[in-house]
Amino acid sequence: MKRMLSGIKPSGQLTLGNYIGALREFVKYQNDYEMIVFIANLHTLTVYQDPKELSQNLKDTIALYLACGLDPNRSTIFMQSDVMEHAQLGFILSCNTYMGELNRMTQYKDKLAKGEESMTSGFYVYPTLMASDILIYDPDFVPVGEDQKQHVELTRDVAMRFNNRYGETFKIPQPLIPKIGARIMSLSDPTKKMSKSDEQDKGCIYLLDKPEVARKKVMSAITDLVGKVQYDPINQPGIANLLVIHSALSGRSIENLVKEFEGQGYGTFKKAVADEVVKLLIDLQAKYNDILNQHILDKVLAQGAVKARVLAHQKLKLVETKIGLTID
Ligand code: AQP
Repeated sequence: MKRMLSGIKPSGQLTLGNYIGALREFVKYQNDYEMIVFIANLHTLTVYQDPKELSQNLKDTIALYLACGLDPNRSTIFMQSDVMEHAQLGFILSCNTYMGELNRMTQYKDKLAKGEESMTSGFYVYPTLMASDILIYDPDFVPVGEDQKQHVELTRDVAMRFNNRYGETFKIPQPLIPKIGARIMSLSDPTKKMSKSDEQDKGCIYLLDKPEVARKKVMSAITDLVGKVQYDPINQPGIANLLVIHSALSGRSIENLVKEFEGQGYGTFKKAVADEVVKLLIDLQAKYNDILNQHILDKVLAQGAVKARVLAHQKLKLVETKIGLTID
């Protein structure tokens, strides 16, 4: 069975973008792949996190993983910081990555362009920790949203460089981008990705939003003056985004939806999108509450960490031997 690995950074409440672009795909992949899914808690630290909020976000994230259908008996589910080998390999890989490569990373360039002064050194090097998160498990595939493709490309480059220098050590992973929903956009600015740490709360649907709050957000989503429901991401990015959301949640094709809403106003269309979103949230939140009541989170994480540590430890030892960190 091929192996697949992915993680989500719990830097805030998980969003509909995380669900469509990542979580629901992970759940489907469990049928065909050996899945390794972690909570990337170390990555949240690249910007300041309130400790209490972070801890709550970690708890919500693991509960939502399970509520979405990730199964700890079929997949390895764990907290990144519970497997210390990630950080150790991360440092070794940062010594095999050039600053020029990190300077080209989009997130870094964006912050630099905005003149952000409080950028941490952790933020600068996090792509090498991400490379470690991946390479330490030798996955065949890494499912990611459109925006994360660059990280997997860097990971591949670093792995190839390492293999060339020290001999075959890492498997070269392939990024896997979902066909629909790879980039869900903000409802208040459909030219920007829906992000959990977005300050414009109205543009983002959180998986733990009250269903009626989420409905209001969809109903007030920014659209356009064209007045026609059609898929035109350049000229009608708001409507295109809502079509993608509806299609991802209902399983219906965009073509089919365009036909159904032809000649109807945006209000009717938005209501249909909101119905799909609300249906999802009600179902997910019921499962989330049920999982919290079972008090199983610690056990699930402990079980996942034990499985992950075996693989991570083996790979780290191999790397240390290859680079001469050990004595014969
Ligand atoms: N809007 C999105 N559309 C589709 N996929 C998305 N993902 C995130 N947002 C969207 C996918 O979810 C996985 C986990 O991503 P992440 O949360 O670890 O990192 P991120 O992409 O940086 O998410 P945010 O919400 O934008 O975080 P902040 O605001 O902290 O920077 C990935 O596969 C990602 O593509």
